Amino acid sequence: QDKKMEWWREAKFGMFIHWGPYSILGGVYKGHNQNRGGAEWIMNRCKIPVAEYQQITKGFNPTKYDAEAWVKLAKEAGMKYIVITTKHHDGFAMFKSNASKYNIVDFTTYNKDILDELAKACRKHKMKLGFYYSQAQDWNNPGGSVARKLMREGWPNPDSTKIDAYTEANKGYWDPAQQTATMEEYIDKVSVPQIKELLANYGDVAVLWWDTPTQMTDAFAEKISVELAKYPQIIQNDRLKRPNFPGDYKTPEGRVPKAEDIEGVDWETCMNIGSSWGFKSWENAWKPTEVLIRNLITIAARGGNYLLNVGPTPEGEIPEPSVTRLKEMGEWMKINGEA
Ligand code: JFZ
Repeated sequence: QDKKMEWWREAKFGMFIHWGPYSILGGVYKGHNQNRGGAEWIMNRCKIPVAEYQQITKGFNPTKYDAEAWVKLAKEAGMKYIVITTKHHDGFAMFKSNASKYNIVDFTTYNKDILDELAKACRKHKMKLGFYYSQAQDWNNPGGSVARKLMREGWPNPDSTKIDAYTEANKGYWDPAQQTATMEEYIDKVSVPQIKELLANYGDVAVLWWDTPTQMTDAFAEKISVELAKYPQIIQNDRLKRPNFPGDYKTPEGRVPKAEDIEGVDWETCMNIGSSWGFKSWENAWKPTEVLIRNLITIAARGGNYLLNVGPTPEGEIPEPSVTRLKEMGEWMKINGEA
C-alpha cells in the first residue's frame, strides 16, 4: 500500500486535462454564455437534447492535437503526472470502445484514439498517466445517472420552465432517451466494460480518478472494484462511491484544506487556471501565475498534491493563457524547486 504511493507522494504537482466535445461549445449555447457551472457541464446546464448534442459531437475533429506537445509542456512546468478525462459526464469516450459507439474512433471522423496517443507520448517521456472516468454519471448512454440540476427560468432556452418541470418530475433526466435502460444495465454494459478497456489497452495506468458517484450502490461499486483488484499498483481517488469509499487519497475540491484536517492523510486538490474545467471560449478570470505558485507552495507544505487543470480547445490546443502560466511556473520551479 505504502509502496505504490511512493511516486505519488513525491510528485506534488500534476496536470488535469478536461477535454471532450463540450469544448466545441466552449461555454456558449445558442448565442448565450452558460450562466453557471463549468463549461464541461453545458449539456446538462442547458438541457441539450441527447440527439442534438450528438450532432455537435460528430463535428469533433481536433486536428491540432499533439499529445507529445502536452506532455512536454507538463514536464516543463515541473509536473510529474497527467490525469485526463477519458469520459466525462457527457458520456463521450475519448478512446476506442467496444462498449459504446459513442467514442472518438467510431462516432467522429477524427479516426484516431486520443487516449492511445497520449499514452504513447507519456511512455516516451516517462510521464505517469492517470484516467478520470465518470463511472456513474453519464448523460448519453442510457441508464447513466444524473445530478438534478435545473436550467432555471427563462434562460437560455425559452422552454426552460417546461424543461425544468420535466427534469424535476424525472429525477434529473431531461431527455427520455436517457431513461431507456436501468442504471444496472448501464453499469454492466458500459461502465464496467469501458473500465476494463481502460485498464487493458493503454499500458500502465497510474491513477483512476472517479467522480460524482450519483446513485452508486455498494453492489455497483463492487463490480468495479473487482476489476481494479487485478491491478493493485493503481492508485484510486475517493470518489468511487459515497460515503464509505476511502480510496488511496482524499480529494478536497478547489481549496486547500486546513493543516489539522489532513494530518497523516494522502490528499490532492484539483484546481483550475481559469474558472472552468472544460474550455470556456469567453474565459475572463485567469489566475495570475503568482497565485498558482502560492497554491503550489501551500499545498506542498501541507503534504498534498496540486492537480492543476487545463481545458484544451476543440482543435486540440491548450489555451495560450494556460501555456504561459505553466511555463512561468516551470521557470520558478527551476530556480526554487528540487526537480
Ligand atoms: C466534478 C465534475 O462534475 C466537474 O465537471 C469536474 O470534472 C470536477 C473535477 O469534478 O465536480 C465536482 C465534484 C466534487 C465537488 C465539487 C465539484 N466537491 O466535492 O465539492
